[in-house]
This record gives sequence, C-alpha cells and structure tokens, in this order.
Amino acid sequence: MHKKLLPLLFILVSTILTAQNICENFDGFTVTTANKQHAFNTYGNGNSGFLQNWSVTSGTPAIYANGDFNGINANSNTQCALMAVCDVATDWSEGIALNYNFQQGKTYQVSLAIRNAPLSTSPTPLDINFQLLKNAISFTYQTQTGCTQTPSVPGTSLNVHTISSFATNAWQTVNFTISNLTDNYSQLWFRSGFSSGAPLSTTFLLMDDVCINEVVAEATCYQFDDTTLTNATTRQHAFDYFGNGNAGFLQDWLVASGTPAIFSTGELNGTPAYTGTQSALMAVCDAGANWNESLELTHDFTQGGNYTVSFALRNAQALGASAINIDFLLLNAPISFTYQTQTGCTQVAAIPSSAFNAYSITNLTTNSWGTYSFNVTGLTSTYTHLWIRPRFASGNVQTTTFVLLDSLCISQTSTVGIPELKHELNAVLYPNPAIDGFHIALSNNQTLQSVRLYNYAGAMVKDWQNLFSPSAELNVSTLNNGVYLAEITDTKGSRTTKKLVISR
Ligand SMILES: [Ca+2]
Ligand SMILES: [Ca+2]
Repeated sequence: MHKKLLPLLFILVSTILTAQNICENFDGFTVTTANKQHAFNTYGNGNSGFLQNWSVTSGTPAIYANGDFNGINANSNTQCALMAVCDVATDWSEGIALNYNFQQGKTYQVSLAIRNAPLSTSPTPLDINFQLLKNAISFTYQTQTGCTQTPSVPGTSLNVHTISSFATNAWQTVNFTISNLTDNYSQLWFRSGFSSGAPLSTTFLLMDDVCINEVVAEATCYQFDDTTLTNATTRQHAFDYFGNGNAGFLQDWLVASGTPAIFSTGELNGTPAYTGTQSALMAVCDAGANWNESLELTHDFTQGGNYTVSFALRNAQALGASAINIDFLLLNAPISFTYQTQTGCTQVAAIPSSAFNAYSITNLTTNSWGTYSFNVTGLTSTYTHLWIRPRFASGNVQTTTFVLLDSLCISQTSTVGIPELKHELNAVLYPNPAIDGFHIALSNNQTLQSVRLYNYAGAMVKDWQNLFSPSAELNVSTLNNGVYLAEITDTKGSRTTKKLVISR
C-alpha cells in the first residue's frame, strides 16, 4: 500500500455543561390542617404557600404526614404531596405544577415516587400526564369541592411522559428522560384523571421525592483535521506509539494492527473527508485472511456510565468493493501489536475474552459517507480503550479495500450533584460558642421555617417551628455545655446543618 504526503487536521473538542437540579421531598414543613393546602404556592384564594416553587393547577392539593392518610407513610421521611381525583364529575382533579427552567436543547431526567392511595376501596385506575408548560395554568380556587375540573392541555405544552391505568397502592418509582428540548418551558405539570374518563370512586395520588436533573453531556470529538504531516512515514505516526516505537501526534490513539493513516480530501480516489479536509484510513488487505489496519482510542468507559459513540464511516473501495464488517470493542488494555513495515496490514489480533463488543457494522460496501451511533450503558466493568476493528465480511482474502473514519465523538451523559434539597441555604450562627442563646440569620431573602437542635448522640433536644423570619434569637439556657448540630430549614424546603457549641 502506498501513501502520499498530505497535511492533516485534528481537532479535539470537549464540552461540559453545568446542571441545575431540583429535588423535592415535601418534608421539613410544619403543616397544620388549616394551612395544609397552602403548602403549595399562591393560588386562586390569594394565600401564599410554603412551597414557592409549586403552583396549583386545579383543586386543593395538600401535604400529608405519615399515617395521616389511611395509615400510609410518605415514601421518604415524614411527608408527601397528595392530589385527589374526584367523583364530582368527569376529569375533576387536584393538580400541581413545579416551576423549573427547562431550556431548549437540553436534556433532563425526572424521577419521582407515586402511589394510588384509595381511602377504603381498591384503587381506581388513573392516567397521569406529565406536561411541560410555557405558562402557569390559570386556576380558580374552589373552597368547597376540593377538586375542580382539570384544565385542558394548552396547545403550547409538551407531553413528556404518560402513565396509564395506574392503580398500585404501594410506592412506585417513576423515571423518564426529556431529551433535546426544542423549546423553553417553565413548569412541569402533574396532571391526573380517571383512566375510564368517567366519574368513579374518588381516589388519591400520592407523590414524593420529585427530582429534576439536567443531564450533563461531556463530549470528546476527533476530526483528524488539525495536524500537518510531512511525509508518508510521519503520517502513520499521527497515531500514537505503535510497534516501531515512534510516537504519534494523536496521543489518544493507538495502533492495534497495520499502519493506519490519515488521508486528505481527494487523496484516496478523489474521496473527500466527512468533516474538514482529513479523515482516518484503515485498510483491509488482501495480504491474508483477516489482515487489517485497526485503531484503538484511549478513553475511559466507567462501570455504570452512559456513553454515546457517534462517527462517520465510508467503504472507500479504492481498489475494489469488498464487503467489510467493523466491530467496535471496548478493551481494558491495549492490543499488543508488532509493526510491519512492508505489508501495511498485519494479521488482526484476536479479541481478548475480557473485551466487550459494543457495536458492529456488517457488510459495508457503500462508497459514501454514512453516520452511525451507538450507546453504551449498563457496563459491568470499566474499560480503557475503544478498538475499531475492520475485517472482510466473508472472512476470506479479497481485494483490499479501505475504511475511512471521521468525526468520531464520545459523549458521556450523567446527572451530577443531585442535592438533597433545592436551594443553597446560607445560615450564620452567632455567637458560637453560645452561652444562653444564639442568633441565626439567613441571607438571600430566605425565611426560616424551623430550627432543630440535636446533641451528638443524635437526639433532638430543641425544636423551633414556624419561625417565618429571616433571622431568629433562640434560647438554649436549659441545655448543657457541649457540641450540638443545628438543622436549619427554610420555607422553601432547603436545609443545612451547622455546628453549635454551648460553653459557659
Ligand atoms: Ca417525603
Ligand atoms: Ca475530518
């Protein structure tokens, strides 16, 4: 095989996006019967709720405590949200919507726990829609009926998930992904109704641990467009160390067999690169059955990670039209390789038993660029290399053909930094050490809901509730000297823990 002198281009792109996350467990509030329904945000009666991120879309949804509802406990801790679907009329319900800045182009994961909790009879099946809204639902408060007619779905909304005929009277975890939004939205509406569409026995939908996590994408791309080679020898050294001991320019890449190269537009039988002016080339040779050139990319694929690998590929058929198969294998160590100066190709290395076959393309004969992608999820171990391994589809010696590769991107999707609660709570305690009392002050217009003091054995020794102020002066004169933990919760449900020392 003969290779000419041509410039190369190589681009490495890495993108990291920041994430906004919300988790709501409905705990940390003191909810009396009178203001239970007002835990949610301002609604038609003009009262403000405690859960400022929420708005009511119909009826009088409430917060319930452990055992408060037919002896049922919350999914997490002590409280959960409740919405009724009522037998008043068809599709009368209680509904809530969570404020969240859903942004165009981004991807989100939503998780929550739900339970159909009838008062006495078996659960009436519910359909639950999850709708993204551009604007809050207009709602008129109904003091007497509890439920109100479920609002129609605005034409500008986006249905992102549906649960049908849900009748399980046990906590169930629901997860769904909202991918690549094409518009911006401001609320996630939890919209329930009878599955039959007709008024049936009133039933209750409990909800807890509602989390929205922006999915963070970190992408690494190789375009092969950014390095200039000066001769046929260094061209092959664009890839990293191979059998002859020379270092390449593309330090992330290793050679697993043969002498893969970088080719420029027009160099190979007039074929253009997929992006820019250069692409990578691997030959499958007529030197022997399963002789080839192959590449392996150094990249961490960690156990449990979620990866998407995308690329462009072409059977360039410079000298023929042999059908080829290409395997994409994950390795936990690079393939050992001996450089063959004369033959170009070398015999394809055997696949290690520890390799994971992530993707295969079979019988590729198309002499035009095609795009491909595959996902790697649920890995049961960690891998360090991606081996791109072409070979003849028939397994026999055929006419040498060439595979061009370009625009290979590996993106890792993950949710990061899922917080216990939804806001950073900045609290200052002073004096600390305290003698008979201490001040506690929040910043950023945050309002205290409660302060609980625990000793170091974990026993709660003080519990101040319904403080409703950005600061408070709290008396600890009855407590012994020692180190305590103050659990501070604000009216939005955010929580932080501070150490308090009492010393007299
Ligand atoms: Ca809870
Ligand atoms: Ca390119």
